[in-house]
Amino acid sequence: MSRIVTVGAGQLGPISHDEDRESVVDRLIALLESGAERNCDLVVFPELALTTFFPRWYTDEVSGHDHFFETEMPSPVTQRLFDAAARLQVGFCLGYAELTPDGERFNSYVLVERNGSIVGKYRKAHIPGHEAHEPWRPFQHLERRYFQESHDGFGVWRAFGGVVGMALCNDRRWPETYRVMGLQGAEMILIGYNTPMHYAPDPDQNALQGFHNHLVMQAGAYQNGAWVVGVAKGGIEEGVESLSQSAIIAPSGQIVAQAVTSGDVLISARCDLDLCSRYKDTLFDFARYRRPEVYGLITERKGAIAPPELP
Ligand code: ING
Repeated sequence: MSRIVTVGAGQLGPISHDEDRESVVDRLIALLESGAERNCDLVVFPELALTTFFPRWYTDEVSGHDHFFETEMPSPVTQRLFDAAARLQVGFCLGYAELTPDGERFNSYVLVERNGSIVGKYRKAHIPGHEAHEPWRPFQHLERRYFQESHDGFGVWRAFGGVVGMALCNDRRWPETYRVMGLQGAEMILIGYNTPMHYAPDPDQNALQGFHNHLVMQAGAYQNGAWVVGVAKGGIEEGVESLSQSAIIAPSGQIVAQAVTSGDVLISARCDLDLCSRYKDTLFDFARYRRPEVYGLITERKGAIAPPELP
């Protein structure tokens, strides 16, 4: 009997600087209800789904954005979302800024089952952007000022009848992200993102944002025989245009559903987890074909070192 997970990508349009969390939670519950109407088992929300993408602004104190962080999950305002999940029997995955009791700040993702219980939590490993204020940029990308790199790496959890992993935004651009989860048997990888169209260090990449977004997730899906669900917070948010194009991708690498608008929208697909073995047991039979003994540099070396220049 095939293991079908009906998954929804709950894409968000912009969240303004002063939009309160109650209003955002209303939007999230509306997407969860759309998911219930489509018999979704799970609705995946974007990265930092409760607030505007605040790392676009510099504050003198790192604590200057603390009002965008959650000190508990669920909190009284997000409890309504957990209650809705249990009422509707639809799980979800929610991105949020986490401020821990001892003052650590993480870009986090929480996976919640259909009964409203927390299955697992992921903290973003690859933190892009810059640490210091760079006034030359039309807007900042100060994730490295406001978030720490997590030390936990990439886990997977048994949920929704399969093996589920999580990643956040920039993580999706690094092949190691998918492979570490693939080596734990991941069958579905959930990824939320906020991706500005303008990449200040190299604006030639602007026109390629949509291509790069799907390229890396399709590759990650195919090379690890896993479903990948990529969910955007997109549109023009506080004057910054960000990529939408949320997508649900099969283990073959094919896109089976894609958002074609930039607002709040649910796309969904019936994902047969047993399709994963079509790739995990053949082309990408890791135990049979991988060669860790020749991959040493991947974990030993951080930056590239080229051979000495020719004389
Ligand atoms: N955002 C971006 C991402 O990796 C970025 C950073 C922006 C990279 C634009 C390239 C171009 O999608 C986050 N939040 O990681």
